[in-house]
Amino acid sequence: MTTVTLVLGDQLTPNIAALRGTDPADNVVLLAEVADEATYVAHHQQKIALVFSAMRQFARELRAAGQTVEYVALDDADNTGSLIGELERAVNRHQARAVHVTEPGEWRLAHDMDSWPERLGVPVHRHDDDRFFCTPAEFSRWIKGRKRVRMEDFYRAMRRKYGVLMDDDEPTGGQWNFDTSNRKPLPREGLDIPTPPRFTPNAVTREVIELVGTRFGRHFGTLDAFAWGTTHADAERARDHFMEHALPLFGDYQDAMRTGEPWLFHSVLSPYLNMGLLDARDLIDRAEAAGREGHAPLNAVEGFIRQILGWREFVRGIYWHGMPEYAEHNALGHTRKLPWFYWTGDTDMHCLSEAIGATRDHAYAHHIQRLMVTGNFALLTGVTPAEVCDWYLSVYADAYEWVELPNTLGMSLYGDGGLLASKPYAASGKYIQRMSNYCKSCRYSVSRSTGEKACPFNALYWHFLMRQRDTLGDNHRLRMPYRNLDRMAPEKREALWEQAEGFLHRLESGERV
Ligand code: FAD
Ligand code: DLZ
Ligand code: SF4
Repeated sequence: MTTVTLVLGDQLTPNIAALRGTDPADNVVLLAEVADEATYVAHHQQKIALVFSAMRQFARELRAAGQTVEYVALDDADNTGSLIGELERAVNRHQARAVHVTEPGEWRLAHDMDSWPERLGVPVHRHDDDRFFCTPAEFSRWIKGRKRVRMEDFYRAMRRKYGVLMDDDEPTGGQWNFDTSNRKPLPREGLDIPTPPRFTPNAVTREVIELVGTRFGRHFGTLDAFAWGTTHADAERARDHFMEHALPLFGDYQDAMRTGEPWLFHSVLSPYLNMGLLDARDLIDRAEAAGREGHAPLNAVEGFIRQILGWREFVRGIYWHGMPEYAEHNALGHTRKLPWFYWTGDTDMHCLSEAIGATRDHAYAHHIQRLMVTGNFALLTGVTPAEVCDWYLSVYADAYEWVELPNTLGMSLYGDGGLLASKPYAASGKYIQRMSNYCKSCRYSVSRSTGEKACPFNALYWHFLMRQRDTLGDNHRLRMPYRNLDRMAPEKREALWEQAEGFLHRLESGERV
């Protein structure tokens, strides 16, 4: 009688909790490619290929390290298509006395696991996933009774607790946050933008790409440009490249966007981090060391660390604290359908076609594209949060609900009524113009708000403020825009309203916009 340890596709970490201390003579490690996980949303084809290829190569690594491993491939004849089905078969095969698993990242699966002991007829030992800095229980203690829930307060607590970027009790450099130095647009010329390493698919990946093309060819995205690393060694190479070439300017250009430049100075490490091919502590240590050694300035190092120790941990805390109700929030009462062009990139709005095009080709878009282009447009046009969340969960290689949902529903759509963000990230075309060169190649004119050529974001922005006055009018961070709105001549307000209504009508009727 042995035990079975299930390792999920985003738990590809050699010392993941459930694997610690297992005895290969008395335990079988199970990894299973299953249709259920590949289709609970229609994931981007590159995401499925990345996960399957990395799972297959991780299984080899585990075997080489002495573990007894069983691997179920998607096209194995007896594959039941579900994790519980594969566990049932493994438990029966081995007459197993117990199952071990590390807590999953998504509520849907955690909830399903509650029924596994009964369905399997053996105990299921669930180990906490300790790859994070803050446990869900610790976060719930932190949030309880707080009048103000802000990432910045949480982040400072994490910095103090783990002694990251601290000189005794003081933040390194005398300041906790250098965000205001991180909003530079790119200079027109004279700046070399490093391309992150692109990996030529190896034999395992090629086989998986073939499989995914056949089985999931109707899912969003193309496989042609697949260039993700699929092993720990690949991910470490991508990490080292980032630390060496992009981190020094990560801070300055964190919010910038440019036509034809999908990556800029971003790390493009999130898929590896979320799957367990990289370790968050290691990334933070390396960034801190780069700062100490004078390789990267403090605004870059702090900016990068804030994303991982601050935002990433904070959104995970919000997710586990709020689920399952969190997913249902729709504080702004939005009901519009997601525009069809989110699946094709077929729009004359150049900023949107750039962001969606990168998403289709690379299963990646950087944060400002997600927040201020696709997210902003969905917010301004009032798309139902659940539809937007499904899109974000489907289209990115790094998408797992624990991180996607709070970012989309909370940060981007203000669907949680301000728990995650103190004001909606709503902006007119002016913001996009300031932070990118997109508007230069657009059929719309960013300087116009009304008329056939007017940038749609402009009138939509004022329309959003007007129609949400009851919910947002008291938000002190929106005092200025509401004041500007009130100062407008009534005819101007009316013209903006009509312009936006006309655009929304065209959008709804499926006209190309
Ligand atoms: P960098 O800009 O290089 O940042 C470094 C790392 O910090 C990232 O790899 C990531 O691990 C972490 N990070 C940065 N911002 C955030 C954030 N807001 N929340 C959590 N971690 C962060 N991130 C995901 O990992 N998965 C998602 O499904 C996801 N969905 C998003 C949806 C929306 C609407 C928005 C606005 C953001 C979303 N993010 C998501 C956060 C962020 O956009 C991505 O983490 C980032 O773009 C990944 O690219 P990068 O590795 O180049 O990041
Ligand atoms: C994302 C993903 C995909 C596409 N396929 C699998 C799979 O076949 N088997 C598996 O164990 N995990 C897969 N994953 C990752 C899971 O969806 C992930 O573990 C859960 O969403 C919990 O975070
Ligand atoms: Fe986007 Fe408007 Fe600029 Fe066109 S003009 S790229 S729609 S912000």
